[in-house]
Amino acid sequence: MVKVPKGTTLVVGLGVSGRAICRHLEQRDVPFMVADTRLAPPGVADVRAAHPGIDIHCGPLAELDLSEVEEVVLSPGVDPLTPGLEGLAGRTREATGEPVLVGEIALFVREARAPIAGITGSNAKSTVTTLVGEMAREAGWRVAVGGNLGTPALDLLAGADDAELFVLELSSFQLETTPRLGAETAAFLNLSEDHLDRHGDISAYRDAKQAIFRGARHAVVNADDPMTWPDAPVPALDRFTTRTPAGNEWGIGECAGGDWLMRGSEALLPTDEMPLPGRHNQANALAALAMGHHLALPLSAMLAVLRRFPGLPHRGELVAEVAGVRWINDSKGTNVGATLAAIEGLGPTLEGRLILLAGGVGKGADFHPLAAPLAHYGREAILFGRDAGRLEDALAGHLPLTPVADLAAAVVRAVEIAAPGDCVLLSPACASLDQFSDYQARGEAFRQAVRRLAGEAP
Ligand code: UMA
Ligand code: ADP
Repeated sequence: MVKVPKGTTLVVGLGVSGRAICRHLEQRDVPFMVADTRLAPPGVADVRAAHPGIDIHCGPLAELDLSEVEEVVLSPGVDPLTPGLEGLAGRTREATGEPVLVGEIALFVREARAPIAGITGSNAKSTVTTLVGEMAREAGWRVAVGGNLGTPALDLLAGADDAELFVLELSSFQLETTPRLGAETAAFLNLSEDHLDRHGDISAYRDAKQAIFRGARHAVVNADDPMTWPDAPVPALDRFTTRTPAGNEWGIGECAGGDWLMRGSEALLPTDEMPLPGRHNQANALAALAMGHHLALPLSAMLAVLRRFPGLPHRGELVAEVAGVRWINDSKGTNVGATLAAIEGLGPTLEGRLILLAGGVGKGADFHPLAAPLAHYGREAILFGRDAGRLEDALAGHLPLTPVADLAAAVVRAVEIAAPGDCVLLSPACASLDQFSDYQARGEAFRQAVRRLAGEAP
């Protein structure tokens, strides 16, 4: 057993968050040591170089004696139920009464001196986080944006003494270890199956996300998805919907022959002035508007952003049109809900002409919800990666299926069958980690393969 000395904080995980936690503790002269469950994690050399002399434990956490540890700060990827951590459940710190076992966001909350806009949901977090950040910037605010997306939350503190607003994308993993976020405005955008390999079932996954509302002054929820509504009262609440708004809701209504973003009966922006494609992105725009409105951002600044924001890479991104076939990169479609949104967003113009490329690590999800829309819109699904077999079981009988070894082979097959007017959509409904380092690498591999087809330089 390796004893973590009395008064010492243990940082678990040597990834992006773990390294940010170490920097944060060192700047505050908090004594700490680091652990990673892997025997030879790649981050060790970096941590040793940045923090000479620091103790690093690699291997099972059960080899650590945590009886006198001051605090354990987990990286999001580390399950609080990891063997070795069981003795910490329910334990609190003498000095503060806070739980001993927390995540990076708990440390952030202790020191953040500006309001927090927190965004969670199974999908659309990055899009809405970016929109709110851009809207605040357009309004002239000093804003720091990060969390699950981009810069780790604790690194935002270091560079933003004068920040007027923090906009944080927050995952269920981060929220699960945040006792109280205290957000000025907190959005829970949607809920569909994801990360069930970690959370066990959808109800535990939802419970983790509900933590976004702890201490919040304002909530933004999806009127069409009751799973996003707060379990406990929040002082103020806004609801968004993709139908005609009722009462004061943010929604989409018809005006002068076209669809408009609306608040109640007030028409705000024609949807065809937004470069962001699809109904799901109109919902995202409404959620961002509701948050910005609560923060008192001027409407003109918010609408200016919606008129120019083209969307983030790897989310429904048109890579090329080659010989009449559109190739779309939605590599960030890492769960069934996202892939459904992508299919339904494109489908109506494409009956029987959609070729879906899907597969990877399914994270325990049920793929059956994809069957009906694919039966309607799909020409073929080309399946690859670890859970290709589970996808095949769920989709069999609904459209032609071709299992292949990997994404490169999937592109080759798509070229064989695509006809002018078709759309080839990479929206895998799975994580990429069996065959790629992350979703960006997967999306980049797809882009390059398509650009080679188009005869451009890779
Ligand atoms: N580790 C262990 N034991 C474990 C799991 C992980 O020791 O059981 C160690 C790993 O060996 C590794 C380190 O922990 O050294 C990695 O930590 P991590 O998995 O928490 O990853 P980070 O590099 O710290 O990145 C994390 C988020 N990753 C996850 O939540 C899995 C990043 O989100 C986030 O951007 C970053 O912190 C900054 O805050 C990525 C993500 O995939 C983008 N998020 C999920 C998603 O969006 O669906 C939730
Ligand atoms: P996150 O950060 O939650 O993963 P992103 O903004 O990166 O969210 O989008 C991830 C995926 O979700 C993309 O593939 C995108 O097409 C899809 N998506 C975007 N908006 C929505 C929505 N409102 N509902 C369902 N899926 C969506």
